[in-house]
Amino acid sequence: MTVDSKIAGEFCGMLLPAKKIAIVGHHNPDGDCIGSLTGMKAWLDSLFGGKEPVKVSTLVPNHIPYYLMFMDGADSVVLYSDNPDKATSILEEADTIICMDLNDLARTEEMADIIRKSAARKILIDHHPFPEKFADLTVSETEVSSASELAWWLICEASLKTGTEIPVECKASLYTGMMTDTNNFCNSVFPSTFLMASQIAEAGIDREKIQMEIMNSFSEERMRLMGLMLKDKMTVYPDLKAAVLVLDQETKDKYNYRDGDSEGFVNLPLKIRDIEISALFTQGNGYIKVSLRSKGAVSVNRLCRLFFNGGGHERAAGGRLYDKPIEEVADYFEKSLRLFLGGFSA
Ligand SMILES: [Mn+2]
Repeated sequence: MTVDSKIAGEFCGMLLPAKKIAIVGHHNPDGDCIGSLTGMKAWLDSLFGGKEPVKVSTLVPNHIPYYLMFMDGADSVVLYSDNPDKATSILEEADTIICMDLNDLARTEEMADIIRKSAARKILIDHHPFPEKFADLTVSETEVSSASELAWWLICEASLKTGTEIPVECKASLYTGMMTDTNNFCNSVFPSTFLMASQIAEAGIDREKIQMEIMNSFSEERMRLMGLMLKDKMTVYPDLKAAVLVLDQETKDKYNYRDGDSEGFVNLPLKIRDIEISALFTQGNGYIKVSLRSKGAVSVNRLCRLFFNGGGHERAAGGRLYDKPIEEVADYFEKSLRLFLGGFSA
């Protein structure tokens, strides 16, 4: 994939008059979110370097998982949950707002209203289907691995136009974002993804370090929790080709759960030969978090929209349940999936 030169031109045109830029990511930020935010900031700092100072801020609604904090710029991302006043004033003062890795402004939680009301120029860079139309410029592409990869192709084109050098911090961040969103080159990988990886590898980033930080940095408790989930907390429905993992609060407490500890767990049941749909239900914060994955033809995006108050990609989606006790979610999943596979549609 490539980003159209005209779109890159529009992107540059919107940035050039900017004095205060806010880059915003989604609730429960993942590697792609933090990678695309910090990568874009590093590039913008290079774009504006040496000229009149342009303030570039990065914001997300809530906590960043500890294993992403190694990324350059991750520690200066403003968390709305910890600093609502600061986040609000950054957004209100911004003349340009760039949203990344989200197709629905609601995914910025409390920041959505502020962004909606703002008179700032708005840009959306995203790879989910059906992007909400709120931005002046929408760079949206679904045939791409990640927001980070899309940002890479946009930044390459924009760098040519503006004569900007792409800093190594930008490359490392975007590489990390792409790597995490593809589950280390397993899902949603396109030919362009390898091209990006190759171009960035040539730039001399420390791939081994990134690999180590992302793939091999489990805490002992997280590793043991993963074992327990597979042994005691997984239900398999062979006739539905589905499996469910349920992570309740009691288990979280027992294993000293930290945000992000269950990252990737939802992919584990898909390692079973005939399992094509996998679900992870996580209790906490007044609702049950739903993660769905598919390795076959079933659209978990539609399944999620219909039964789990959410959506996402065809093979990876998320939602929330507000009124179900944790003990009942596996049954609810089974019933919903039966209806769905039977042709139910709302
Ligand atoms: Mn993403």
